[in-house]
Amino acid sequence: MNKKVVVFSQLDQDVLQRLQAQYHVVVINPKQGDVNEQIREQVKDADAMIGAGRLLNESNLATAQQLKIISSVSVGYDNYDLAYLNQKKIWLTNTPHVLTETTADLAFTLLMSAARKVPYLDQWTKQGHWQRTVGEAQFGHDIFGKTLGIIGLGNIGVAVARRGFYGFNMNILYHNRRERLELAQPLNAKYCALNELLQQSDFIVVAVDLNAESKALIGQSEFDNMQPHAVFVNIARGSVVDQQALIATLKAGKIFAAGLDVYAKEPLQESELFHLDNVVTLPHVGSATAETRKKMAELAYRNVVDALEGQTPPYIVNPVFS
Ligand code: 8YV
Repeated sequence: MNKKVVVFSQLDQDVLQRLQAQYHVVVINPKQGDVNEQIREQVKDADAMIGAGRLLNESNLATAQQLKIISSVSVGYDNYDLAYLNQKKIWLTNTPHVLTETTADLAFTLLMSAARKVPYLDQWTKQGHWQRTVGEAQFGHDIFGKTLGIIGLGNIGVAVARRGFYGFNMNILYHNRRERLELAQPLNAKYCALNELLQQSDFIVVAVDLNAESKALIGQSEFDNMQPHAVFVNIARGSVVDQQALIATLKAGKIFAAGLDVYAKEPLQESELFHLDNVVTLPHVGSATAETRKKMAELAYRNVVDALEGQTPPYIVNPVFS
């Protein structure tokens, strides 16, 4: 009997076709009704799931009888109830490393766009407001030689720091659960307490994993600690930030600007953020390049095939029962 794979989000076509050639594949289709209802029905006799961007926990996995692996096309895994997966002895795998540089590029895209008011000035120009040489209202802030504070010096945080240090001659500060001298020393990066980083940084990039310690890590008091010319960038997870506090801070002009790729609730629909000129809003595209999403899909495919063919997948998040 062919093993069954449930695809629960959009997937690279080539990978999908390869899975369809090897296994019985069911693709969850939001147009065909409630997605969680479809998942509850399809996982009953499924052996594997592959996809991203959907909460998977007891509410939609309780009917799974023989599910061996959930292969997430992502590096983050806060969408999954790990304790429940461990209880059901279901492997969770992810796709680390291949998206590091792409996501760090996006962090700098947001940093530069926010610092130089790119979206606002693009619209201002296209709407015909450029009648004479620009004035202070159109001025941004320099990036070169300024201080970059990175919250979370993991793979992506280090890649962002490298861009600042080598590309923009920036002074690097970082805050992390522990010092990472081996990563920091080549970049002359200085470890400091969170509030010290917030008070001293011209640019702040949040690159932490979402966990119990980092949830709501940046709230009103943290924003109040930032400099009035500070630019705040979040490429981590929306829940790391008190979004209402950020909106209040931006509306009051208490920081210069923000660049956001992630939000408290996604997709971001009708939000006060849409009506602010000092925030750049992107739709969770950190890893969303053609090249990188293909590499992620390939890794996710390999995780599934290894698991279904009796091998140990390369990127298990919860090896507790491997
Ligand atoms: C994913 C991400 O594409 O890898 C992650 O953790 O946030 C992105 O690269 C996204 O999670 C898919 O929804």
